[in-house]
Amino acid sequence: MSDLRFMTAGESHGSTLTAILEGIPAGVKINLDSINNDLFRRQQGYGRGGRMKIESDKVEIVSGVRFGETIGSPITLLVKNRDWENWQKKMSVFGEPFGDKVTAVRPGHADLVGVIKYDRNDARDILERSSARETTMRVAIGGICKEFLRACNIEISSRVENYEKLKKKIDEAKSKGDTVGGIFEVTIKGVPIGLGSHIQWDQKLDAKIAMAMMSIQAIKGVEIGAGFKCADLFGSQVHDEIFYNDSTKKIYRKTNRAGGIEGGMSNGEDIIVRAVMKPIPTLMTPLKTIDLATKQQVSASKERSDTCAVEAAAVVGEAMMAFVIAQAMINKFGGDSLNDILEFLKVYNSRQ
Ligand code: EPS
Repeated sequence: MSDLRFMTAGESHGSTLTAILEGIPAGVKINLDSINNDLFRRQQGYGRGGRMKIESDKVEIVSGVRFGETIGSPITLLVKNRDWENWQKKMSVFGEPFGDKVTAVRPGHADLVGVIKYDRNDARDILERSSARETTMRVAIGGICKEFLRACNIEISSRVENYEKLKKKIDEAKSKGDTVGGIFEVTIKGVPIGLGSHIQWDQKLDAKIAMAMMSIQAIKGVEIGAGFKCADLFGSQVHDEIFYNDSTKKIYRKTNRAGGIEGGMSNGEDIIVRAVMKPIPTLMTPLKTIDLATKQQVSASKERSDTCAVEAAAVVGEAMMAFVIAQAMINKFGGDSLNDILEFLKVYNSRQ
């Protein structure tokens, strides 16, 4: 099998968040501390709300790893929600409904559409799953993928744009009961040439990247390299000229406006992806909405939430990119054992 896939499960205030990752080759060393460190990073950031004071996310691995190494079987990951203690009755798996229903659906959230689509009369049935709390498991999955990529000398990092300016905006928003979004950038170094393919629409690496990034809660736009700036530039200002170094015998570029991708394939330069997150739709000074039970005009419901979660989203962006690149590596270089992949990679790299 040469594919990598994952699925997450769990409600924001349920007992446990779960994920299964299948297709990581055997022989990858797993360091729980570095995965937990990413979980910790996801919980940080200026503008985070009260929930993060309750949780201290730690992952437990219950299958697919033996004596610290992957064995090729599906990896099951769990993170316990500490807040579950306070929600046991409201989120009980069986028994009678308990607590007020959420009916003042929030503009911008999944509440309204979800209630109609799934035929629920309590938006809690929707918001519990649409919450960005789900990204905890994506970060845990990404942590495993990063371990595999590290073994292949591929490293991922991220940064939030205009951070100092953003902090001021967060302070202003908080004082007004409002929220703010922002932009983050993910960089992947060490990606071999030729991940993805120009042959078919759904094999293009940039298409997979865009889907993975857009799947993160509240993301409204994704760009690769020069991205939307391309609209204002001439071709001569966009494309990265190609050179050859006689002494190192290597092809190289002086610029990377392509963001590491040409023709739907990695070109060996750093992959650079940026994403914009909209402001979180839970406002402490709520917007106007309809109460679904009475159809009266009311203020949208207020849940404890964050003023800004762009720093957290950047960590989730790293995780999603780790998954996409790991999947593309496994598609290209085969998947059963890490040693086989590293051997193939050595032969492949020597022909450039
Ligand atoms: C989040 C946990 C949530 C929110 C946030 C993200 O916890 P709670 O709802 O208990 O405060 O802080 O979720 C949202 C912004 C949202 O719109 O649902 C997390 O772990 O990232």
